[in-house]
Amino acid sequence: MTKLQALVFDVDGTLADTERDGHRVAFNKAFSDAGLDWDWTVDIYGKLLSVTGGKERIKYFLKHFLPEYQPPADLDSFIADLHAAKTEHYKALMVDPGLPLRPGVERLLREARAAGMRLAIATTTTPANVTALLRNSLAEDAEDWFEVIAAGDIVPAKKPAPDIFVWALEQLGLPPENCMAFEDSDNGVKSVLGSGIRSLLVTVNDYTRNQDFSGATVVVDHLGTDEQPCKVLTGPELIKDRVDLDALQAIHEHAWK
Ligand code: XBP
Ligand code: MG
Repeated sequence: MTKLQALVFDVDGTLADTERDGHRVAFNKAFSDAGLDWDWTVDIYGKLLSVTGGKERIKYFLKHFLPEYQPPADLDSFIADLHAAKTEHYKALMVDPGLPLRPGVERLLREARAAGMRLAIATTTTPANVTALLRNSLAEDAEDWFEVIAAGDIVPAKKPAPDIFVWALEQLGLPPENCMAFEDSDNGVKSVLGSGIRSLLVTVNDYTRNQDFSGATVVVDHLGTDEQPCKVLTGPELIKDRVDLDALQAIHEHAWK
C-alpha cells in the first residue's frame, strides 16, 4: 500500500536558498576571524558544493585549492574549530538579515500540517542551523512541526549516501513507499533514491539548475504561489501553477505506478 503519509524535506537549497548568502558568507567570516585570507567567492563555492558537509568541504578545499597551505598538526580539530565558528556566524545571519523561505514552502508546509500529513527533515547541515532557519524564517515553534529532524553528523556518511534519509525513515517508522522527498541537488537526489524513496520532487536553484536529477519524479523551478506560478522543468505535467496536496498525491501515484 503506497499511501502518502509523510513529506521529507532537504533544507539547504530546498526550504531556503541558504548557500550563496548564508553558508558561504558564514564560512568567509569564520576564515577572516581566524586570520585566514581564504575567500570563497560565489563561483568557487559553487564548485565546493559538490562536497556535502561544511567540515568535509573545508578539507576538500585545502586539498584541491590550497595544496601548498601547511595546516596545523591536528587538521581535524583545526577544521572543527573553523566550522564551529562558521556555524555561529550562520546562526547570526539567519537572525540578521535573515533569509526568506523559497516560494511556496511555507504554504505547502501549512497545508500539509492542516491535512495531518507527517513532516520530517533530512539534511546535511548541522541541527543548530536548521533550528536557526526554522525559527527565524518560518515560525518560532516551527521545529515542532517536524516529527523528525535528521541533520548533519547524526549519520556516518553524508549525501549522496542514503544514510540520512534511511535514518529519517527509521525514526518515522515508515517504509519508503509511504513517503515523498523534496530535494534541490544531484547529491540529494542520489541520497533519496538510495534510501528506496521513489517519489521525489526537485526544486532547482542557481547552483543546481544544470545538475543531473535522473530518477526524480518531477523537477520544478519552485513550489509556486498565487503570485509566482511554478513551472514543470522535467517530468509529467502533474502540477498546475503550484505544488499542493493534490499535486503531491498525483506525483506519488505516478512514482509508484
Ligand atoms: C547542504 C550541505 C551543507 C551546507 C553547509 O545541506 O551540504 O553542508 O552546505 O552546512 P542539505 P554545514 O542540502 O543536505 O540541506 O556547514 O552545517 O555542513
Ligand atoms: Mg540541499
